Amino acid sequence: MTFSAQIGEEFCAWLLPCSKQAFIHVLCDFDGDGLPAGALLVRALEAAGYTNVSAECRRKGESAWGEEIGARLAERAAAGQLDALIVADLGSRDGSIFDGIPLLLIDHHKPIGQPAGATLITSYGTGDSGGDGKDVATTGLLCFWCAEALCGSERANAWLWLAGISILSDLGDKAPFDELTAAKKKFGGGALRDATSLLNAPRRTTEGRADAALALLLKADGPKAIYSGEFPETAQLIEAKAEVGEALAVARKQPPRFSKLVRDELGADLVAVRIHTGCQVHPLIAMQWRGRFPRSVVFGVNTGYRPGWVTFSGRAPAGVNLIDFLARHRPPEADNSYGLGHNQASGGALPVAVWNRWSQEIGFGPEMLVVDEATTVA
Ligand SMILES: [Mn+2]
Repeated sequence: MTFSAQIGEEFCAWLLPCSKQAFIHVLCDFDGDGLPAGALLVRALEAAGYTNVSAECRRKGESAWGEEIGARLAERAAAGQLDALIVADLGSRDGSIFDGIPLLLIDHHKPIGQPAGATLITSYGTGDSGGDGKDVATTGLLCFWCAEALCGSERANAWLWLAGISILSDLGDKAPFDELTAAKKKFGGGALRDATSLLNAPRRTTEGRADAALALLLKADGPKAIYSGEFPETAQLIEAKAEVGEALAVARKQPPRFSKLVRDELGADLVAVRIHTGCQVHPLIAMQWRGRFPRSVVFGVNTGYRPGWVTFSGRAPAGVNLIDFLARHRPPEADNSYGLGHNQASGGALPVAVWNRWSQEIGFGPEMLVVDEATTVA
């Protein structure tokens, strides 16, 4: 059996006990992979005749295991509208998300556990182990395979653009998946790229709410309808993109800093670029500077994303395992957001005092110390 068929089979097996009237809620990440993943699940379930399907995306700083999402789920349950839950693109770890109902996790990040009684559908570990992780199916692609299994290929074909956006967003234009090639052919590569860029803007703003992006993905008939302006939500996405663009322009002017201390252990030097903004542009900064330092691990370090914390996002070259490195250097004070993700893309957030100790331990100099967190060191 092909991997895609196996994923579809696992999904249908999990869904089997759910009645068509069951209240099935989809909770997804708020980026260009998680959002189409959620939209694919809603569309497929509705097309298959499930009549009470709802969806929401996480908000800035939230985790599926956190109390904000827990409170919203409890509210939904109290209203009698939560019979089953699907959590997409938000990782997998131990601990309860919501007890007493069937729970399905669909994901591609490194699982560090699993909630008791939950089912996990994952693509983690399926790619070339020495590669760069760009051959591991995104959550959106996994959900597309679920949709195919549930509704048939012909029906699912109309949603290929959602799979295409998810692949472009997480893995880029060269990812080796037939679905990306087919989506580009059917919907246009340029249209898919433009839609992806716009959909990723709201979660990167200071406010970090992507509800409008999810709403668009639930009603658009293709990538063009995301940016054409035929739906009012597009204006919010354009505004978000402008805000993020301004923050990025400032962040780009910050200089790179270097550490050679862990070269023997890691097989790469470290580069860090320090910025100060409420916008989630530190991953973009890491990605952009990786072009200049392709053999190094590059960190975008943001002192303004979460008050009192230093939030950082790292990108590593093929063959360099950033998750393992972060695990070996895990400070005891680190929380559950530290060191998650992919072998070549991980990060975390540390309280300022912990960051100051940790950044010195991995070899960075005084320019990485956060003394006055309200200012960026120029
Ligand atoms: Mn993803």
